[in-house]
Amino acid sequence: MTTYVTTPIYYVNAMPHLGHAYTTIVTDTYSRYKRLCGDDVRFQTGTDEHGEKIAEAAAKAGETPRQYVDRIAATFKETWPLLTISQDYTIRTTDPDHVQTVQDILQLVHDRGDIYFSEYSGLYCQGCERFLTEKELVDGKCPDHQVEPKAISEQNYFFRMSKYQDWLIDHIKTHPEFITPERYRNEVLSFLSEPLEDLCISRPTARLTWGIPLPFDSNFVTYVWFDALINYLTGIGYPDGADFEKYWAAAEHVIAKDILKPHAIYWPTMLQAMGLAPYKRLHVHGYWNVDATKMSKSIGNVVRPKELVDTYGVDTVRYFVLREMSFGLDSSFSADAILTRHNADLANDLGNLFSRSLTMIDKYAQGRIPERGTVAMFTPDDRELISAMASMVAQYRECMDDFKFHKALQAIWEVISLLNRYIVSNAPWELAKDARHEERLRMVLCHLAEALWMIALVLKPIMPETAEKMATALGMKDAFADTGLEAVGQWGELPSGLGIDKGAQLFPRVEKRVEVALPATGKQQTANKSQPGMIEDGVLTFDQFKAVELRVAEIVAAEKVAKSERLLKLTVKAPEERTIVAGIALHYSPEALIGQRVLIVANLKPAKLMGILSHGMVLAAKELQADGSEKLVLATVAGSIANGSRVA
Ligand code: ME8
Repeated sequence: MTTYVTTPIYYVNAMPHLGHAYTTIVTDTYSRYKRLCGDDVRFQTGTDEHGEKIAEAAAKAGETPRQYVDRIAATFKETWPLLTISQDYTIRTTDPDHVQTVQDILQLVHDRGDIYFSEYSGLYCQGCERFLTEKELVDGKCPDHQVEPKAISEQNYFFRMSKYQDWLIDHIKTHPEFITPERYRNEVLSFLSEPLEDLCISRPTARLTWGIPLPFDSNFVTYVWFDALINYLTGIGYPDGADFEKYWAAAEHVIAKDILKPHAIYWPTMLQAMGLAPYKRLHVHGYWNVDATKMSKSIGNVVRPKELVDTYGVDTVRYFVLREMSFGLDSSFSADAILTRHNADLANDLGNLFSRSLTMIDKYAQGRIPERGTVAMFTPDDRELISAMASMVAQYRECMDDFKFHKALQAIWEVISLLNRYIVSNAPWELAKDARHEERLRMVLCHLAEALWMIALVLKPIMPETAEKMATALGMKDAFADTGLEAVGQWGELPSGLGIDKGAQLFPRVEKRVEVALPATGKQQTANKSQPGMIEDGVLTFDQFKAVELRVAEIVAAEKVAKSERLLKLTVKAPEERTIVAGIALHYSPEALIGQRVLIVANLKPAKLMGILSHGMVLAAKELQADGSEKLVLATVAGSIANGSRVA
């Protein structure tokens, strides 16, 4: 199978921000996933360097357009390695071969009779670099750029786009996967239910010189979209390169909804006019917002990817954007959300599981992956783990193919939780105490190592550096590059005897959240503002601390929660009676708790655990032991004091 996947080519009127990083990370993840599936993949990104707004930005910077585009295009190119982007080709619309291809195509479509000269008046948005219809305006302004479009009337060349309207409607209707998610397909079909106008494709050189001259009239340059969209063909050697032959039929474009119309309407009709098949799929995502406004270089409310990478490391940034945004919907950037994802999902769930497992292999198996036992020795726990891994990889494939990255990650994190439970219920530190359990201990450790190896493989497209670190620590560095997805779910493939590196640490905790860069003259943005209730840099104000209601409570009843190994249902007096569900069953028997006076958080929002509404939380201290187990001790009060007394 072949895959050809592209990002938009970004305008070089300002530096890259998180929005550009997101599209590029998504496209990179998809390319790496397809490579992991064994596909022959071509991945292209690039920069869009002609047009009015670029010429204006250059003038503002006191540079010639050529100097300016060279400088900004370089900042885009330099950003991609920071995000471990693995593009095969980076195109620039000022590349001579692109200029030639655009001119050849213009000539071809002109010769075929689909380009004509006429007069046009309309409302032009420079931010979008296209004419907008009255219907698209909100309060007379472009909703994306918050500016009133300019009324322009001039003679220009036009592409006979209307001619292809019926064909396009039919193509979209007969190819449900052509535009996804479905909401964007519906949006395009609804737009196409009205008559389509022809597309203005030129600008007089009297008004704009920074563009590609029309081959049939040197008084005009091409309109920006006719130039930009063709990059997807130039990059693979259209019309007769071997790559064009190989990849065009497999083309998939990734964009945000701001450029849906050019990609879903202009581009397929242009391709049709050239006599080419349309691309295979268009994947459309929503906006990263700050304070409910689209993050945008023209507004200036941007988050720079480099600042996030410097604080959290590249894989946290990749994980965060893929996990936090449901592909297709908008998402709000929050400095707290990335800090929490880093510490909770990565440092805690995955990082601790990994270091805990390596510590135990080091201690109980002399630092080598142990010999496995036979299938006959499998317990229900083992079978649950094996079947969970198989359903995870099936779900992962489906979600990755459909650009549902957040769901693919959810599926992986469910297996991570299961593995944490597998450790607790098999308690290797207990097995190690009795020589009769030696075989079982080896099997448990071996299953942990195998499961982590499989997790490294599924994480490879998403967090390439972390995945490699995991494989290396498991002694599988050499096999890592060549092992594909088929290995996930194949138990018994991890060779025994490999030396592990117990010191590998995946995600050091981060205590300080990153500040969001502000526009030079703009107002303070919410994500950077200290909001009531928001904890900054891990430091509580006195008022924030006072808001937590800690009280002394006496446990008067305790029982196990059905179908849960970890939970106990407690009845406490503080001084009124309340139910609290606590995850302490592996550490305390219900009987041992009666009469104990503990500390609780009394004003926590009630939450349901295994169907039981819990009104608060019991405080306990947790300590990770050298043998990989966890020790948990309840916080109790020693002196005599009334139930319900406030702790401060
Ligand atoms: O439109 N949230 O370039 P551009 C999510 N040159 N994604 C965002 C975003 C945000 N807040 N802001 C930008 C152009 N993007 C044309 C494209 S293609 C033939 C020509 C991402 O620099 C997203 O991918 O304005 C969006 O579609 C693209 O950057 C627009 O980049």
